[in-house]
Amino acid sequence: MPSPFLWGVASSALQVEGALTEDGRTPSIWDDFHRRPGAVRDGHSPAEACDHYHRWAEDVELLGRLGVNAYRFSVSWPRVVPRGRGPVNKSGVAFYDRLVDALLERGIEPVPTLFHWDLPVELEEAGGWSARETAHAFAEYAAATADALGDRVRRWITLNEPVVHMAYGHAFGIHAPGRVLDVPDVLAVAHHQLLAHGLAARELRSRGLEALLTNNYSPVEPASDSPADRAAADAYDALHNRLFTDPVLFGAYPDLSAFGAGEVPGAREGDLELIAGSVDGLGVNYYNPSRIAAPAEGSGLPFDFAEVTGAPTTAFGWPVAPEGLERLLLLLGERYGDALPPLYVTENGCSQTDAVTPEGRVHDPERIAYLEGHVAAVDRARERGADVRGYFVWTLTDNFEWAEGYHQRFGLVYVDHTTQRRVPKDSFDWYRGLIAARR
Ligand code: IFM
Repeated sequence: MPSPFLWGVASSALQVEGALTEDGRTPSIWDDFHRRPGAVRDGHSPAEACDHYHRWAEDVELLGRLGVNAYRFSVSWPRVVPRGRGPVNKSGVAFYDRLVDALLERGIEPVPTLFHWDLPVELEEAGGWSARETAHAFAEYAAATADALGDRVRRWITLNEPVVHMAYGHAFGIHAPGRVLDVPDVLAVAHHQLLAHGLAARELRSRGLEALLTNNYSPVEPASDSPADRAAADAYDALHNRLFTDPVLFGAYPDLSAFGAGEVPGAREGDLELIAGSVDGLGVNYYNPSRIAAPAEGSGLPFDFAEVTGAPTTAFGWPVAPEGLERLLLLLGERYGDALPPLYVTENGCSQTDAVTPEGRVHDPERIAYLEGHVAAVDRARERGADVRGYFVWTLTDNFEWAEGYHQRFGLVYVDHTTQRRVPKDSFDWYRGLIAARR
Protein backbone atom coordinates (compact mmCIF):
# COMPACT_ATOMS: atom_id res chain seq x y z
CA MET A 1 0.00 0.00 0.00
CA PRO A 2 1.45 3.44 -0.88
CA SER A 3 2.31 5.63 2.11
CA PRO A 4 -0.12 8.44 2.77
CA PHE A 5 0.90 12.01 1.94
CA LEU A 6 2.98 13.37 4.81
CA TRP A 7 1.58 16.45 6.52
CA GLY A 8 4.21 17.57 8.95
CA VAL A 9 6.19 20.26 10.67
CA ALA A 10 9.97 20.59 10.81
CA SER A 11 12.52 21.72 13.40
CA SER A 12 16.21 21.34 14.17
CA ALA A 13 18.16 20.38 17.27
CA LEU A 14 20.22 23.52 17.86
CA GLN A 15 17.20 25.71 17.24
CA VAL A 16 14.92 24.07 19.80
CA GLU A 17 16.68 21.75 22.22
CA GLY A 18 18.75 23.89 24.57
CA ALA A 19 20.53 21.76 27.24
CA LEU A 20 23.81 22.28 25.46
CA THR A 21 25.95 20.92 28.26
CA GLU A 22 23.69 18.16 29.55
CA ASP A 23 24.06 14.40 29.51
CA GLY A 24 27.38 14.31 27.75
CA ARG A 25 26.69 16.66 24.84
CA THR A 26 29.82 18.53 23.76
CA PRO A 27 29.88 21.96 22.07
CA SER A 28 28.92 22.41 18.45
CA ILE A 29 30.25 25.15 16.20
CA TRP A 30 27.17 27.26 17.01
CA ASP A 31 27.88 27.01 20.77
CA ASP A 32 31.13 28.82 20.01
CA PHE A 33 30.10 31.06 17.13
CA HIS A 34 27.14 32.72 18.87
CA ARG A 35 29.55 34.13 21.49
CA ARG A 36 31.48 36.15 18.91
CA PRO A 37 30.58 39.81 19.33
CA GLY A 38 28.02 40.78 16.70
CA ALA A 39 27.56 37.24 15.37
CA VAL A 40 23.99 36.88 16.60
CA ARG A 41 21.57 39.79 16.82
CA ASP A 42 21.41 41.22 20.34
CA GLY A 43 23.78 38.51 21.51
CA HIS A 44 20.97 35.95 21.75
CA SER A 45 22.11 32.49 22.74
CA PRO A 46 20.84 29.02 21.79
CA ALA A 47 21.66 27.80 25.32
CA GLU A 48 18.00 27.43 26.25
CA ALA A 49 16.26 27.77 22.87
CA CYS A 50 12.77 26.24 23.37
CA ASP A 51 14.00 23.96 26.14
CA HIS A 52 12.69 21.13 23.99
CA TYR A 53 15.24 18.76 25.54
CA HIS A 54 13.17 18.95 28.74
CA ARG A 55 9.77 19.85 27.27
CA TRP A 56 9.75 17.32 24.42
CA ALA A 57 6.68 15.56 25.85
CA GLU A 58 4.70 18.82 25.80
CA ASP A 59 5.85 19.42 22.23
CA VAL A 60 4.85 15.93 21.15
CA GLU A 61 1.46 16.61 22.76
CA LEU A 62 1.18 19.70 20.57
CA LEU A 63 2.06 17.64 17.50
CA GLY A 64 -0.68 15.19 18.45
CA ARG A 65 -3.20 18.02 18.74
CA LEU A 66 -2.09 19.42 15.41
CA GLY A 67 -2.81 16.08 13.77
CA VAL A 68 0.40 15.83 11.71
CA ASN A 69 1.41 12.36 10.54
CA ALA A 70 5.12 13.24 10.30
CA TYR A 71 7.62 15.24 12.31
CA ARG A 72 10.95 16.30 10.88
CA PHE A 73 13.52 17.00 13.60
CA SER A 74 17.29 16.85 13.60
CA VAL A 75 19.59 14.68 15.63
CA SER A 76 22.36 16.59 17.35
CA TRP A 77 25.68 15.07 16.28
CA PRO A 78 27.55 16.35 19.40
CA ARG A 79 24.87 14.79 21.60
CA VAL A 80 25.06 11.36 20.00
CA VAL A 81 28.77 11.21 19.16
CA PRO A 82 30.22 13.86 21.45
CA ARG A 83 33.71 13.92 20.03
CA GLY A 84 32.44 13.82 16.48
CA ARG A 85 33.98 10.42 16.05
CA GLY A 86 34.28 7.45 18.34
CA PRO A 87 32.08 6.27 21.19
CA VAL A 88 28.34 6.80 21.06
CA ASN A 89 26.79 8.65 23.99
CA LYS A 90 24.02 6.42 25.38
CA SER A 91 22.24 9.30 27.13
CA GLY A 92 22.21 11.28 23.90
CA VAL A 93 20.71 8.39 21.97
CA ALA A 94 18.19 7.81 24.77
CA PHE A 95 16.71 11.28 24.19
CA TYR A 96 15.93 10.49 20.54
CA ASP A 97 14.77 7.00 21.50
CA ARG A 98 12.12 8.49 23.77
CA LEU A 99 11.14 11.08 21.19
CA VAL A 100 10.76 8.49 18.41
CA ASP A 101 8.69 6.19 20.60
CA ALA A 102 6.43 9.02 21.73
CA LEU A 103 5.87 10.11 18.13
CA LEU A 104 5.09 6.59 16.97
CA GLU A 105 2.61 6.13 19.82
CA ARG A 106 0.65 9.02 18.30
CA GLY A 107 0.88 7.74 14.76
CA ILE A 108 3.46 10.37 13.79
CA GLU A 109 6.30 9.26 11.52
CA PRO A 110 9.69 10.48 12.79
CA VAL A 111 11.76 11.92 9.92
CA PRO A 112 15.19 12.76 11.34
CA THR A 113 17.83 14.94 9.70
CA LEU A 114 21.34 13.89 10.61
CA PHE A 115 23.08 17.22 10.09
CA HIS A 116 21.42 20.58 10.53
CA TRP A 117 24.57 22.73 10.91
CA ASP A 118 25.69 21.76 14.44
CA LEU A 119 29.10 20.22 13.75
CA PRO A 120 30.95 19.04 16.89
CA VAL A 121 33.70 21.54 17.70
CA GLU A 122 36.34 18.85 17.85
CA LEU A 123 35.75 18.09 14.17
CA GLU A 124 35.84 21.78 13.26
CA GLU A 125 39.20 22.03 14.97
CA ALA A 126 40.40 19.14 12.83
CA GLY A 127 39.45 21.04 9.65
CA GLY A 128 35.65 20.88 9.62
CA TRP A 129 34.11 20.49 6.18
CA SER A 130 37.41 21.48 4.58
CA ALA A 131 38.70 18.08 5.67
CA ARG A 132 37.72 14.96 3.76
CA GLU A 133 37.84 12.98 7.01
CA THR A 134 34.75 14.86 8.23
CA ALA A 135 32.74 13.05 5.56
CA HIS A 136 33.91 9.71 6.94
CA ALA A 137 33.15 10.81 10.49
CA PHE A 138 29.64 11.74 9.36
CA ALA A 139 29.10 8.31 7.80
CA GLU A 140 30.14 6.63 11.06
CA TYR A 141 27.78 8.84 13.04
CA ALA A 142 24.98 8.15 10.53
CA ALA A 143 25.57 4.42 10.83
CA ALA A 144 25.54 4.54 14.64
CA THR A 145 22.33 6.58 14.70
CA ALA A 146 20.68 4.30 12.15
CA ASP A 147 21.67 1.29 14.26
CA ALA A 148 19.99 2.90 17.26
CA LEU A 149 16.77 4.12 15.60
CA GLY A 150 16.53 2.34 12.25
CA ASP A 151 14.21 -0.34 13.62
CA ARG A 152 11.55 2.41 13.92
CA VAL A 153 12.61 5.12 11.49
CA ARG A 154 12.39 4.52 7.75
CA ARG A 155 13.03 7.86 6.02
CA TRP A 156 16.23 9.72 6.87
CA ILE A 157 17.49 13.08 5.70
CA THR A 158 21.27 13.23 5.63
CA LEU A 159 22.03 16.97 5.36
CA ASN A 160 19.94 20.10 5.66
CA GLU A 161 20.57 22.86 3.11
CA PRO A 162 24.26 22.19 2.44
CA VAL A 163 24.26 25.21 0.12
CA VAL A 164 23.38 27.54 3.00
CA HIS A 165 25.89 25.92 5.34
CA MET A 166 28.54 26.25 2.63
CA ALA A 167 27.78 29.87 1.68
CA TYR A 168 26.76 31.46 4.98
CA GLY A 169 29.15 29.45 7.12
CA HIS A 170 32.20 29.23 4.87
CA ALA A 171 32.05 32.09 2.34
CA PHE A 172 30.18 34.98 3.98
CA GLY A 173 31.06 34.09 7.58
CA ILE A 174 27.64 35.01 8.92
CA HIS A 175 26.80 31.53 10.23
CA ALA A 176 28.99 29.11 12.17
CA PRO A 177 31.80 28.34 11.78
CA GLY A 178 32.16 31.93 10.53
CA ARG A 179 34.81 31.23 7.94
CA VAL A 180 35.45 33.39 4.87
CA LEU A 181 37.20 31.13 2.37
CA ASP A 182 38.22 31.60 -1.25
CA VAL A 183 36.08 30.06 -3.99
CA PRO A 184 38.12 26.84 -4.43
CA ASP A 185 38.08 26.20 -0.68
CA VAL A 186 34.35 26.90 -0.53
CA LEU A 187 33.80 24.35 -3.27
CA ALA A 188 35.86 21.82 -1.35
CA VAL A 189 33.41 22.33 1.54
CA ALA A 190 30.60 21.58 -0.92
CA HIS A 191 32.30 18.44 -2.16
CA HIS A 192 32.97 17.08 1.32
CA GLN A 193 29.34 17.62 2.28
CA LEU A 194 28.24 15.76 -0.84
CA LEU A 195 30.70 12.98 -0.09
CA ALA A 196 29.36 12.83 3.46
CA HIS A 197 25.85 12.50 2.06
CA GLY A 198 26.93 9.75 -0.34
CA LEU A 199 28.75 7.75 2.34
CA ALA A 200 25.88 8.15 4.81
CA ALA A 201 23.30 7.19 2.19
CA ARG A 202 25.26 4.00 1.56
CA GLU A 203 25.13 3.19 5.29
CA LEU A 204 21.40 3.91 5.48
CA ARG A 205 20.52 1.95 2.37
CA SER A 206 22.61 -1.04 3.42
CA ARG A 207 20.29 -1.20 6.44
CA GLY A 208 17.18 -1.12 4.23
CA LEU A 209 16.47 2.53 5.04
CA GLU A 210 15.69 5.46 2.75
CA ALA A 211 18.12 8.34 2.27
CA LEU A 212 16.88 11.82 1.44
CA LEU A 213 18.87 14.99 0.87
CA THR A 214 17.26 18.33 1.69
CA ASN A 215 18.31 21.53 0.03
CA ASN A 216 17.17 25.10 -0.15
CA TYR A 217 15.83 25.92 -3.61
CA SER A 218 14.86 29.21 -5.15
CA PRO A 219 13.58 29.59 -8.71
CA VAL A 220 15.74 32.21 -10.38
CA GLU A 221 14.72 34.92 -12.78
CA PRO A 222 17.05 37.43 -14.43
CA ALA A 223 16.43 41.07 -13.55
CA SER A 224 16.17 41.85 -17.27
CA ASP A 225 16.59 40.18 -20.63
CA SER A 226 20.10 41.53 -21.05
CA PRO A 227 22.77 38.88 -21.71
CA ALA A 228 24.66 40.05 -18.60
CA ASP A 229 21.66 39.60 -16.31
CA ARG A 230 20.84 36.24 -17.86
CA ALA A 231 24.41 35.02 -17.41
CA ALA A 232 24.34 36.18 -13.78
CA ALA A 233 21.04 34.36 -13.22
CA ASP A 234 22.52 31.15 -14.68
CA ALA A 235 25.56 31.46 -12.42
CA TYR A 236 23.38 31.89 -9.34
CA ASP A 237 21.12 29.02 -10.40
CA ALA A 238 24.16 26.75 -10.78
CA LEU A 239 25.34 27.66 -7.30
CA HIS A 240 22.09 27.72 -5.39
CA ASN A 241 19.96 25.12 -7.11
CA ARG A 242 22.27 22.77 -8.97
CA LEU A 243 25.51 22.43 -7.02
CA PHE A 244 24.05 19.93 -4.55
CA THR A 245 21.54 18.34 -6.88
CA ASP A 246 23.26 17.68 -10.23
CA PRO A 247 25.96 15.48 -8.64
CA VAL A 248 23.34 13.49 -6.76
CA LEU A 249 20.99 13.00 -9.72
CA PHE A 250 23.32 13.27 -12.73
CA GLY A 251 26.66 12.29 -11.19
CA ALA A 252 28.28 15.52 -12.43
CA TYR A 253 28.85 19.04 -11.21
CA PRO A 254 27.07 21.89 -12.99
CA ASP A 255 29.09 24.42 -14.98
CA LEU A 256 30.82 26.56 -12.35
CA SER A 257 33.07 28.44 -14.77
CA ALA A 258 31.43 31.77 -13.82
CA PHE A 259 33.04 31.28 -10.39
CA GLY A 260 36.43 30.73 -11.97
CA ALA A 261 36.22 27.08 -11.02
CA GLY A 262 37.30 24.30 -13.33
CA GLU A 263 37.61 21.09 -11.37
CA VAL A 264 35.92 21.00 -7.99
CA PRO A 265 38.77 20.75 -5.47
CA GLY A 266 38.79 17.72 -3.25
CA ALA A 267 36.92 15.46 -5.70
CA ARG A 268 38.71 12.15 -6.09
CA GLU A 269 38.17 9.32 -8.48
CA GLY A 270 35.08 7.35 -7.53
CA ASP A 271 33.48 10.13 -5.46
CA LEU A 272 30.91 11.16 -8.05
CA GLU A 273 30.01 7.53 -8.71
CA LEU A 274 29.29 7.15 -5.00
CA ILE A 275 27.26 10.37 -4.86
CA ALA A 276 25.26 9.68 -8.04
CA GLY A 277 21.85 8.13 -7.52
CA SER A 278 22.20 8.23 -3.75
CA VAL A 279 18.74 9.57 -2.91
CA ASP A 280 15.37 7.94 -2.42
CA GLY A 281 13.72 11.32 -2.11
CA LEU A 282 14.64 14.96 -2.51
CA GLY A 283 13.80 17.41 0.26
CA VAL A 284 12.83 20.82 -1.03
CA ASN A 285 12.98 23.79 1.32
CA TYR A 286 11.27 26.75 -0.30
CA TYR A 287 10.80 30.24 1.04
CA ASN A 288 11.05 32.66 -1.89
CA PRO A 289 12.19 33.12 -5.49
CA SER A 290 15.30 35.10 -6.50
CA ARG A 291 15.77 37.90 -8.99
CA ILE A 292 19.35 38.14 -10.13
CA ALA A 293 21.29 40.89 -11.90
CA ALA A 294 24.78 41.24 -13.28
CA PRO A 295 27.29 42.18 -10.57
CA ALA A 296 28.52 45.68 -9.98
CA GLU A 297 32.09 46.48 -11.09
CA GLY A 298 34.61 44.98 -8.73
CA SER A 299 32.20 42.56 -7.06
CA GLY A 300 33.85 39.30 -6.13
CA LEU A 301 30.81 37.31 -7.25
CA PRO A 302 29.37 36.73 -10.73
CA PHE A 303 25.86 37.83 -9.64
CA ASP A 304 24.00 40.34 -7.56
CA PHE A 305 20.59 40.17 -5.89
CA ALA A 306 17.85 42.38 -7.30
CA GLU A 307 14.62 43.14 -5.51
CA VAL A 308 11.64 40.89 -6.25
CA THR A 309 9.09 43.57 -6.97
CA GLY A 310 5.35 43.55 -6.46
CA ALA A 311 5.27 40.93 -3.71
CA PRO A 312 4.44 41.45 -0.04
CA THR A 313 7.28 40.58 2.32
CA THR A 314 7.59 38.65 5.56
CA ALA A 315 9.06 40.09 8.78
CA PHE A 316 12.42 38.86 7.50
CA GLY A 317 11.89 40.93 4.33
CA TRP A 318 11.54 37.83 2.15
CA PRO A 319 9.13 38.17 -0.80
CA VAL A 320 5.98 36.08 -0.59
CA ALA A 321 5.53 34.26 -3.90
CA PRO A 322 3.67 30.96 -3.65
CA GLU A 323 3.65 30.56 -7.44
CA GLY A 324 7.45 30.21 -7.13
CA LEU A 325 6.94 26.91 -5.31
CA GLU A 326 4.74 25.52 -8.08
CA ARG A 327 7.29 26.68 -10.66
CA LEU A 328 10.14 25.13 -8.71
CA LEU A 329 8.49 21.73 -8.25
CA LEU A 330 7.73 21.55 -11.98
CA LEU A 331 11.18 22.84 -12.93
CA LEU A 332 12.85 20.05 -10.97
CA GLY A 333 10.85 17.54 -13.03
CA GLU A 334 11.79 19.23 -16.31
CA ARG A 335 15.43 19.49 -15.33
CA TYR A 336 16.01 16.01 -13.94
CA GLY A 337 13.36 13.90 -15.70
CA ASP A 338 13.51 10.22 -14.79
CA ALA A 339 16.47 10.82 -12.48
CA LEU A 340 14.26 12.78 -10.09
CA PRO A 341 13.09 10.79 -7.05
CA PRO A 342 9.89 11.66 -5.13
CA LEU A 343 9.84 15.17 -3.74
CA TYR A 344 9.07 16.29 -0.21
CA VAL A 345 8.59 19.94 0.67
CA THR A 346 10.64 19.60 3.85
CA GLU A 347 10.35 23.27 4.87
CA ASN A 348 8.05 26.14 4.04
CA GLY A 349 6.90 28.94 6.29
CA CYS A 350 7.31 32.59 7.18
CA SER A 351 8.36 34.82 10.02
CA GLN A 352 5.89 37.43 11.21
CA THR A 353 5.84 39.87 14.09
CA ASP A 354 3.52 37.91 16.37
CA ALA A 355 2.27 39.02 19.77
CA VAL A 356 0.01 37.53 22.41
CA THR A 357 -3.24 39.46 22.91
CA PRO A 358 -4.57 40.21 26.42
CA GLU A 359 -6.98 37.31 25.80
CA GLY A 360 -4.03 34.99 25.31
CA ARG A 361 -4.42 34.54 21.54
CA VAL A 362 -1.94 35.01 18.71
CA HIS A 363 -3.58 36.20 15.52
CA ASP A 364 -1.35 35.61 12.50
CA PRO A 365 -3.48 36.02 9.37
CA GLU A 366 -0.42 36.73 7.18
CA ARG A 367 1.07 33.35 8.08
CA ILE A 368 -2.22 31.60 7.34
CA ALA A 369 -2.40 33.35 3.96
CA TYR A 370 1.22 32.41 3.26
CA LEU A 371 0.69 28.74 4.09
CA GLU A 372 -2.66 28.57 2.30
CA GLY A 373 -1.04 29.97 -0.85
CA HIS A 374 1.88 27.56 -0.71
CA VAL A 375 -0.24 24.47 -0.03
CA ALA A 376 -2.35 25.46 -3.04
CA ALA A 377 0.85 25.77 -5.09
CA VAL A 378 1.83 22.22 -4.08
CA ASP A 379 -1.65 21.04 -5.09
CA ARG A 380 -1.32 22.65 -8.50
CA ALA A 381 2.14 21.21 -9.05
CA ARG A 382 0.86 17.73 -8.15
CA GLU A 383 -2.07 18.12 -10.53
CA ARG A 384 0.45 18.98 -13.21
CA GLY A 385 2.45 15.84 -12.55
CA ALA A 386 4.97 16.65 -9.80
CA ASP A 387 5.46 13.62 -7.53
CA VAL A 388 5.29 15.42 -4.18
CA ARG A 389 4.85 13.10 -1.20
CA GLY A 390 4.88 15.44 1.75
CA TYR A 391 4.70 19.00 3.02
CA PHE A 392 6.30 20.22 6.25
CA VAL A 393 5.69 23.65 7.76
CA TRP A 394 8.72 25.38 9.18
CA THR A 395 8.21 25.25 12.16
CA LEU A 396 6.32 24.04 15.25
CA THR A 397 7.61 26.46 17.89
CA ASP A 398 9.20 29.91 17.50
CA ASN A 399 12.88 29.15 17.87
CA PHE A 400 16.51 30.25 17.58
CA GLU A 401 16.78 31.67 14.07
CA TRP A 402 20.58 31.49 13.72
CA ALA A 403 22.18 34.93 13.29
CA GLU A 404 18.77 36.54 13.93
CA GLY A 405 18.50 35.00 17.39
CA TYR A 406 14.90 34.98 18.61
CA HIS A 407 13.88 37.93 16.45
CA GLN A 408 12.23 35.95 13.66
CA ARG A 409 9.16 33.98 14.69
CA PHE A 410 8.32 31.19 12.24
CA GLY A 411 6.30 28.93 14.57
CA LEU A 412 2.73 27.71 14.52
CA VAL A 413 3.15 27.94 18.28
CA TYR A 414 4.27 31.16 19.96
CA VAL A 415 7.00 30.71 22.55
CA ASP A 416 7.62 33.22 25.31
CA HIS A 417 11.38 32.84 25.53
CA THR A 418 11.54 34.05 29.13
CA THR A 419 8.97 31.61 30.55
CA GLN A 420 8.94 28.98 27.76
CA ARG A 421 5.13 29.17 27.73
CA ARG A 422 3.74 27.82 24.45
CA VAL A 423 0.68 29.50 22.88
CA PRO A 424 -0.72 27.92 19.70
CA LYS A 425 -1.34 30.64 17.11
CA ASP A 426 -4.34 30.94 14.84
CA SER A 427 -2.20 29.31 12.13
CA PHE A 428 -1.93 26.21 14.35
CA ASP A 429 -5.72 25.88 14.27
CA TRP A 430 -5.77 26.60 10.56
CA TYR A 431 -3.19 23.86 9.83
CA ARG A 432 -4.99 21.41 12.13
CA GLY A 433 -8.20 22.04 10.16
CA LEU A 434 -6.44 21.61 6.84
CA ILE A 435 -4.86 18.31 7.87
CA ALA A 436 -8.14 17.01 9.29
CA ALA A 437 -9.89 17.83 6.03
CA ARG A 438 -7.18 16.29 3.86
CA ARG A 439 -6.41 13.06 5.72
O1 IFM B 1 15.39 28.33 10.39
C1 IFM B 1 15.85 27.99 9.13
C2 IFM B 1 16.19 26.52 9.06
O2 IFM B 1 17.11 26.16 10.02
C3 IFM B 1 16.76 26.18 7.71
N1 IFM B 1 15.90 26.65 6.65
C4 IFM B 1 15.43 28.00 6.71
C5 IFM B 1 14.82 28.29 8.08
C6 IFM B 1 14.32 29.75 8.15
O3 IFM B 1 15.37 30.62 7.93
